[in-house]
Amino acid sequence: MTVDFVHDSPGTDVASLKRSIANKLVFAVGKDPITAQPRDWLFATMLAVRDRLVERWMRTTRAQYSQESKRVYYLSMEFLMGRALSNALLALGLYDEVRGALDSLGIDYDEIDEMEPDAALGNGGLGRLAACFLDAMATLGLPGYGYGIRYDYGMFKQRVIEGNQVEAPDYWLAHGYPWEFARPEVQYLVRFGGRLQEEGRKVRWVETQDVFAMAHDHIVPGYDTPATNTLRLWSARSSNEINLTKFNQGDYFAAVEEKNLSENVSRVLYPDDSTYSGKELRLRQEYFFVSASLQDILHRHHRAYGQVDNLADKVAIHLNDTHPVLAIPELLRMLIDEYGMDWPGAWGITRRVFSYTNHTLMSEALETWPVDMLGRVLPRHLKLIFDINDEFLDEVRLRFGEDADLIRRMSLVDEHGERRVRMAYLAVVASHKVNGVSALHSELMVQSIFADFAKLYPERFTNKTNGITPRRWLAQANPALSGVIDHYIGKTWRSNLNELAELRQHLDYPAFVKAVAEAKFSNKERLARFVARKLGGVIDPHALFDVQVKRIHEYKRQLLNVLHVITRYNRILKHPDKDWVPRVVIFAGKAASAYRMAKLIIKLINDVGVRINNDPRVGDRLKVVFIPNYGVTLAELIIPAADLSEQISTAGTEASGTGNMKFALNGALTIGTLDGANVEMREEVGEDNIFIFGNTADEVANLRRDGYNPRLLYEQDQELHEVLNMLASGYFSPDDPERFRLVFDVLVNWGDHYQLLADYRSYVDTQDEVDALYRQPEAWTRRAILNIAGMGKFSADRTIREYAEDIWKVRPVKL
Ligand code: B1N
Repeated sequence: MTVDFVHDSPGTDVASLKRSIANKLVFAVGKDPITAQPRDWLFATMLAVRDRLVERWMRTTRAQYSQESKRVYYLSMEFLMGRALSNALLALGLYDEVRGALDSLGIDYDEIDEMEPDAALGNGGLGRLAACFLDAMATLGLPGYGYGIRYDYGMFKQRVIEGNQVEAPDYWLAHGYPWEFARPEVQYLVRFGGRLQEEGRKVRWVETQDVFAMAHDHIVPGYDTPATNTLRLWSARSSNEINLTKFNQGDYFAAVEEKNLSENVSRVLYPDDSTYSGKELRLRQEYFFVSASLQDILHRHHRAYGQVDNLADKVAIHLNDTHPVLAIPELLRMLIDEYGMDWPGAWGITRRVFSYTNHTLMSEALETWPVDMLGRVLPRHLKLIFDINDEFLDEVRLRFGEDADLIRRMSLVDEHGERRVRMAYLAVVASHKVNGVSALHSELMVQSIFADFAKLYPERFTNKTNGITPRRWLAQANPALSGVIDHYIGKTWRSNLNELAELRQHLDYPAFVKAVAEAKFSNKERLARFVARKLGGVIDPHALFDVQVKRIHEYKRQLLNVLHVITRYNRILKHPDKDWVPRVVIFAGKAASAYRMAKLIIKLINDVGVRINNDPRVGDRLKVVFIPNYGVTLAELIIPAADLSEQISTAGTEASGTGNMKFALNGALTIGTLDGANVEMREEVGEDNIFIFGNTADEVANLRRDGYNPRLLYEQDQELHEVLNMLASGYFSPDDPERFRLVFDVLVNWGDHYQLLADYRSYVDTQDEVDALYRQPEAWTRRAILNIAGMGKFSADRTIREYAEDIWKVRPVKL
């Protein structure tokens, strides 16, 4: 059926935009232009721009339906979207027009843009990857839907008070969020608890406590294409809006309290990155969004096809890490209990629908849920997981014979101590493809946590090296450099990043090299202004900007960076007359609120900064800056200003990294270990254009196996000895000399798990090479250009094309 409707297609010239914005201000925001505040103008602008996306959005959705395209659903607990307005303007190509329209209304675009809150519904790399993937799927015209949680409170805001991290809630919805469409008509009941009633072969799940999941849709614009996708986020709504019994008994407060409790499930993002918390509320969050998403998917499919038998031909569901793995038993439950399918049929479909990405090998991040807790919260799902396990272990026996040790190792249920379900194993057993996120990580994955599974299902395991969207991370974040690139090779690199390779042909044009250097300098000035305004510190844009921004974690080794900073400080004091390359060492990043060591590292960075920045003997040869509240928007400011990118994790621990790619794309040189995607970056830019140091993943593993003695290194390396003693003796914490004793102990006495001391000498020597190159500005910039030119591979478009072709089997929709 087609519906004829009449609507005004909104114009995209300055005059139409001006009229729309003014109209939105009055009729949608309800403000008089005379009294309107900047935020009112922002909301009016967002609504006017949103209007320009809606038509494409509907056209895309209609085309997907009429072409009966296979769709991919990307299930993720986290989407770190950042700001939406500037991104939409870039996609639509309306940046200058909207700026002009606002100008003519007497409004400064930059001022209102600054007021948009980040949609910070994620922790770090995993959540930002999901956002970059949405951007790439839309840009490629793939029918891709994101599903996640609309947390009331996103990633906490970080303040730094006397050098300590202090968390504040991020109530990003406080003023409303004009970008989303609330869908009160799209609600699904999600059930928890209760018990099972078995009637013959039928299982009924009864006496549950229920909550509604309500949809909120975000438009995901593709770049330079009408293709436009949807991110659907679920928010909890009480199923007994007012508990009438209690209300009638006069206990109004108890009734409302119950409502609040059930709605807690979408209240707040767990601020844990690469760690696993094991909290029941987290389990409930995972099931909440997975159940709503699967109901929505099956509902849509059934409406379109009148059956679910062909689900796997039309639907791919991707699991972003194990957080959405309950989708597996949930799909089984729906197919069996609600659509009346038998086990072989349901299990067959399930195994064809799902695919799974692993993002970490570190044991502290691998999810395992206590059998007890699962049985209490999701009794039906626990039973289905047991059924899967029985069938799976039969398969193992059939293949490898009766091997009790192997069965124990591969069982979905860990029987050591408290029984627990291993969610990663469940994901592997039920998925047709399992991928790692860099070549190294994917290789280590099949050698370590999934070794037994790789023998059983070798064809299932694959690599998909991460990528980033060049739209946000170069075009939007770095207009200065983008302008230079456009001038030399044209504008189409935005959707074909391999074209950056053409920059190599211009290396011998001094004007080009100079323009790239000037773009970098202007970005450094922009950052220096921000630091002066927000932190009151003066940093000189002529200095080398040495940047490490990412979550604070021991494996990422911010501490190793600090050891180098202190080494440099000591050297400056010893040789004050040497010709030092001035450096500004910049840190930013949040620590999980319960991660004591990470918080201590933040305090150390700040204490070291206080000491060094105020030491008149140092002057501006060395400055240490900690920029609070790192997030997507700050990254867009900091990364384009970096000369040197610190990617210094212990080899074998950082699954991929994506910040590494963003820095190189913006013309920073990398100092890094052979870890994660750094390995492939070296291949792409050439080993002369990247500073690699330290032990390889093999060497790290060998040291760990053969016994590693950090104390020996402490005793033998004079400079290292001095640096560590300064930590232990309170040189940087005169007010509390014991404060950093723990840091000393962890490194020297307690085994130095991440092998900082093993890489220290190599790191410090490599930093000397960095200085030497920076002394030759032209040579430096040429290498920066070779880094930019080598980043084509790391476009999320390439990554998503590989997922679409090798895993999901989805094709672009024709518009
Ligand atoms: O995923 C990123 C990678 O680039 C990073 O190397 C990797 O560390 C990151 C539990 C995680 N792995 N695991 C998580 C996040 C939240 C959580 O609750 C684990 N994040 C990563 C993208 O592939």
